Amino acid sequence: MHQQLTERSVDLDPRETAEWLEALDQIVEEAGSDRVNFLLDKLTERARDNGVTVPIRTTTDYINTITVDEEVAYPGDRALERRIKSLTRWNAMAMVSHQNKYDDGIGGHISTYASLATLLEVGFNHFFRGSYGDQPGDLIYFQGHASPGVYARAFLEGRLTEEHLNNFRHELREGPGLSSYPHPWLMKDFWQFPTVSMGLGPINSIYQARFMRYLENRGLIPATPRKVWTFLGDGEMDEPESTGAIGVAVREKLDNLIFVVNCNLQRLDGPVRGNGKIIQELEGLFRGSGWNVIKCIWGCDWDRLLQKDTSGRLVQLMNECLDGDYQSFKARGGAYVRKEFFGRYPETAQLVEDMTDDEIASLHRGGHDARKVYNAYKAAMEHKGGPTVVLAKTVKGYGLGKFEGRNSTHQQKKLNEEMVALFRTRFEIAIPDDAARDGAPFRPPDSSPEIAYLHERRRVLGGYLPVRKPAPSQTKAPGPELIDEFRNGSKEPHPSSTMAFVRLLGKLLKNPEIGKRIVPIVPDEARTFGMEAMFRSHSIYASGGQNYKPEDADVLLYYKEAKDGQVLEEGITEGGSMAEFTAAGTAYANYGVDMIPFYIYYSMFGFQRVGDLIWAFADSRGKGFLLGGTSGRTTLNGEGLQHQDGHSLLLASTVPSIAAYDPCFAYEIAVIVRDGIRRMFENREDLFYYLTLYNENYPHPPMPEGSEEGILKGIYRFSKSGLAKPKARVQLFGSGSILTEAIKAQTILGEKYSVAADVWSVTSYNELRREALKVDRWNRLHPAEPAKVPYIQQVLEGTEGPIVAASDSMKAVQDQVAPWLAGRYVALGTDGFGRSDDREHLRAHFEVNAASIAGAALSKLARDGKFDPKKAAKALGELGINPEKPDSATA
Ligand SMILES: Cc1ncc(C[n+]2csc(CCOP(=O)(O)OP(=O)(O)O)c2C)c(N)n1
Ligand SMILES: [Mg+2]
Repeated sequence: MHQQLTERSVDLDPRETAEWLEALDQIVEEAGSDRVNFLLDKLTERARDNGVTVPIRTTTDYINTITVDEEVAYPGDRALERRIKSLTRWNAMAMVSHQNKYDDGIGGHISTYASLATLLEVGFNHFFRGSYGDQPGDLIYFQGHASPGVYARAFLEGRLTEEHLNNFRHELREGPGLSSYPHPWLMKDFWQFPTVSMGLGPINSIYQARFMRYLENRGLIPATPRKVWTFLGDGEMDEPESTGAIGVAVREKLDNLIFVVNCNLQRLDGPVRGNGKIIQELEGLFRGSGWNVIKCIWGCDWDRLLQKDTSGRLVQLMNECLDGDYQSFKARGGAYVRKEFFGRYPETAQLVEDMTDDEIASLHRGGHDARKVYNAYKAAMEHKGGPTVVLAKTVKGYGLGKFEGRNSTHQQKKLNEEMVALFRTRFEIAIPDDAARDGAPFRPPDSSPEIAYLHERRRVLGGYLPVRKPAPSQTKAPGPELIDEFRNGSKEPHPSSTMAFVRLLGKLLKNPEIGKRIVPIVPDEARTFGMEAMFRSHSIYASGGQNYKPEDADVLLYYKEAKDGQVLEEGITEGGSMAEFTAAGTAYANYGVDMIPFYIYYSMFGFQRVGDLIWAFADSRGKGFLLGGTSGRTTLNGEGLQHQDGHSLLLASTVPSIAAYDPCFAYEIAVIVRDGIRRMFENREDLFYYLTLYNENYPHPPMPEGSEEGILKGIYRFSKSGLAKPKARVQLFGSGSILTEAIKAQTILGEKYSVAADVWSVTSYNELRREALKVDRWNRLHPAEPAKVPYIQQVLEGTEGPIVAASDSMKAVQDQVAPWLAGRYVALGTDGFGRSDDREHLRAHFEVNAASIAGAALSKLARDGKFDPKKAAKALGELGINPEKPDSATA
């Protein structure tokens, strides 16, 4: 149990040590900290010169960073605040317990908020601003599963009713319900940030703070002292997303960002670092990255003991004990702490001789001491030049009697009478007996000092939080002229759909009305997409400007960075880029300014890589355009298995608020983007867009008359067969660049086999399916009314023959509309892993080239009795198809 003391930590000559320390104290006093740092650097250098290994130490003793003499007195009415806090504790607990009594197994968490209450309440009473003049207030990322505490406070504030609390986790009943966790999708006037998927809060909040600076530096919002506060669990810090972007916060000097890690030493199953110390580990990690670290470990009642500790044994003991020990100290009570902690050394045992076991048991941890927390936050607010993390030590299940500090506390959901009694005594809370017995919500009358105080504090701080309040739209979508350039088709050299999109983006950036609101985001891939001209024309955002002469300074389109740059070049971080996209795509709600982000990335590194961040974007009611570049399993020559995406559209279909499109031609992209801006930003519809972009160059034809509605709904007839007296008829669906293969197949079928093929551009199977499902549902629920017809069936009405649907994605994408085209439908798609080869070979391998499309049409005609089967089999040979070749799906 005891940590081994190394030789280094044993003081072999205390007198000599004292002399050195005295000398140091004198320099601190006379010359200040710069001189001390200088001397320490010199000493380190000299020691190294003499062959001494001097380790880099990023941790300090296991005590508070802020010393007692640096502290200020608590500015609030502590007694009153304690009563308010007890009321939030009660209501948070009662609400979970009540619901589980009434609906066993509905879930909820008590012990997390029990550990967090002081950390939040000090914030609510003294720090969290609801507004800054006419500007929105602080942005607060709450620990997701502490939501009952946030609801409880809103209840005391009168913002939620008793009915709300009684409907916690009952969202689908009569009357308003409360969502389990923070979800703007479910409570759009309340929650701002979805945080409960561990790790999303930290990465999203770092980029939120960076985006705030971006808006300020570009003059889109005034600079305010607004902060981003992020409350995190210590277990949550295990997630790579939690720590993966902490360097960004330092590089960007984000002193508008404060992390508070609720170090209750436990996660769901047990200790976070039983064999270590999470606070020390995080201190090292954050300080090593350049963060300002404030440890808030011990409450005020320890100050006296630390002052009495002239031997240094108490600090030594604090350093030695492991988190596993500290957890037991809280779970096992005062006598145990006296024996196992203080009892380890005679000097420390003596320190508590005059204390009872109960007094020892109730020695506070820093995160439960309002004064210590206040001072930590104050220092965080005052810190300039970089981000701050407050590491606050707390007790999981604080105040829950025998569940305090227990491994099982996370799952504790019900209160028994004993616990209620204990709780009332411990927190001296004036809940009436009947409320206590039923575990009912309790709010003192508005005239009570508690409620009056709470309102007054929020008034001083500019309003209530959390609150989500989107400003009215400031966007007028571009008119049809945006599409004009693309209406007449392309000229040599013909572009890819990616190039066509970049051209469109360029036009949007130049648009006098919305140009400045466009936010292009790329993760080190701009050259891949031919966007490098934007570096010069709109500059890359760099908070400190460009302080070097770029290598390509003498060329016109050089790598230009600027403080007011518009392009967000994120480097190789799809997670970070997605987080930035989230900040930009929710700016309409959080800053009151419409920003229109276009995040373009390698499509393979989108949904499957950062899918949970995309899900959170949807939950946040984010708006913007995701653009999966180099999409499709066959348009990207040579790159192979890890790069060729044939499933992002399928993954996109799983996100309820995404409109996903797979366009082929420039005019289709222009139509979709223009309408997207109109729907998302002008009409304020809650959706966002995913568009695939390809890198194959081909001619873009003129826009067919009247195709706009179909482009948006998901399908339109691109070209009708002109074949006179055909032997049979088929319909060919094509999407993305595979539409060009369908067009070639139309020619093959007509010229070689006298089969008339109409070609259809399917811009969105997802949209077609959703519409058809909606119509089906209506028909199901209205059996006595005339049935409605889904759009996909309407447009195909009167057409003849089989339908061959090909795309550069797996067949399941095309299959989305199969139920409405039963019997006629054949899907061709790129199932299986990607391969390294050229486009021609890839399309033959995946059976999505023109020959395969034509072959599939003939084969299906033969099965339907409309074409001679023997001729169909022969045709496959003529088309170069080997019927015995391996199936790409399993190859
Ligand atoms: C990505 C993800 N994985 C797992 C979970 C399930 N989960 C919810 S709370 C929790 C433990 C959290 O521990 P900690 O962060 O220390 O919070 P505490 O309750 O101790 O304050 C886990 C694993 C989750 N919400 N998100
Ligand atoms: Mg924890």
